[in-house]
Amino acid sequence: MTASATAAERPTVTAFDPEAVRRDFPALHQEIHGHPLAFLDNAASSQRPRQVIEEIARFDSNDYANIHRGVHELSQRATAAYEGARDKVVRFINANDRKEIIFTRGTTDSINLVASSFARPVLNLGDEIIVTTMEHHSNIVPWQMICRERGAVIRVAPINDRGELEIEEFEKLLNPRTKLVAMVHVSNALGTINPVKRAIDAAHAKGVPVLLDGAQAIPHLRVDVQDLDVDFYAFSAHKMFGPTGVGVLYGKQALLESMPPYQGGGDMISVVTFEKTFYNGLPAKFEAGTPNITGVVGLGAAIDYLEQLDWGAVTAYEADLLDYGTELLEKIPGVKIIGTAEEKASVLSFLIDGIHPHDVGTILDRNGVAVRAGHHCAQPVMQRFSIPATTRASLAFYNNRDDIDALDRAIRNTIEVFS
Ligand code: 7TS
Repeated sequence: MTASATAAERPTVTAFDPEAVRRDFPALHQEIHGHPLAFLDNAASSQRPRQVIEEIARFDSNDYANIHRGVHELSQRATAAYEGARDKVVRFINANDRKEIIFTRGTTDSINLVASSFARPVLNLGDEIIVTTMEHHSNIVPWQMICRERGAVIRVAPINDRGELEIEEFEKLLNPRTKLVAMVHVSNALGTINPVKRAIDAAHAKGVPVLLDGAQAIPHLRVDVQDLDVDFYAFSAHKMFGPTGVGVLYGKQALLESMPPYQGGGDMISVVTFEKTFYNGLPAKFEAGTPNITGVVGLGAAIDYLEQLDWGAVTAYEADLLDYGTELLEKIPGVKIIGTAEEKASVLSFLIDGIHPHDVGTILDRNGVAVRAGHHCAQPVMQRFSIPATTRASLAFYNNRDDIDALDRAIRNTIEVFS
């Protein structure tokens, strides 16, 4: 057997073999409008490998029951699978303790939890929350709602023309009225990787806790919450090759202990009488009601999948693919890339002279290329660049140069169609 045959036969990757990884994702292997699918809409939601699809089917077929309440075998198996997934998250992001991992509906829900349970009690008239210009709406609107209620205000750290955070300006915004910094780790509209360690250190020097929106970071970077020393970290399973409807809020234990529950209901209590209710401890205190049990198991399977990849190799491969795409797009007359930060991951947001991004998206689709066109739920980014929208290609580790070549051809075809 030759060395290459051995590599080709490997069922799945030990180092990083993009073609082996591709074979794990059934949805990638189809034709769209007569062209091989180039799936470049990963920032919106990523595809799932068969390992996740099969584990969900296996769990639902054999082990499914409600959790934390059954004496019967299936409930015990389901509870073990659900709590086992929590342990996987602990290891995956290097949390200190399983009490620090709260299962939510996703990034949006995680941020709303912090707005409701952390920010609401600490915010007073005139207090401030700092965000950046490049936030997704889900890291803006919950803070606006809570600030309006409490008489507090949002301060916005600016970005430069490349789409990079102006870190000195951010640091100047920190002051004794600042109660929280809420910042995106990797921007979904621009791809910018923020200097989060420096931002966290600066905030902590002023005694201010930091929430990071990790929705776009978690599929591309290895995140170590202890190394970052971040206070809250939010992410969604569906952007990291897992199912929809489930996500995580990591919070430092002492902070979570100090916070009141988010929602009331089953599982989050220890004793209920009509006179007084005693809440459960962490993490149950923040998981009222029957959770997305199958979704959490699917998230666990996605983490198992990610854990077997060589992440040094994955990030190098993705960076190379992004460079390749950037070079190709820069060569097309009339194409302008929005978001050219030095530190960038995954995202190619662009404009074509004289053609609306929605028209671009539609013609790309006719060429088998799936992208998102619009404001990407980051309207302040569009306002910053004085544009209504962009077309956005966003990469995952299962994309390859063929996908980028298809994007390049489809953009050139779009320009031809409109000329
Ligand atoms: N934060 C960031 C940075 C995001 O990119 C998204 C979703 C969210 C929060 C919200 O995540 P959810 O899972 O709670 O919906 N971003 C995108 C996108 O870029 N295109 O579609 C959804």
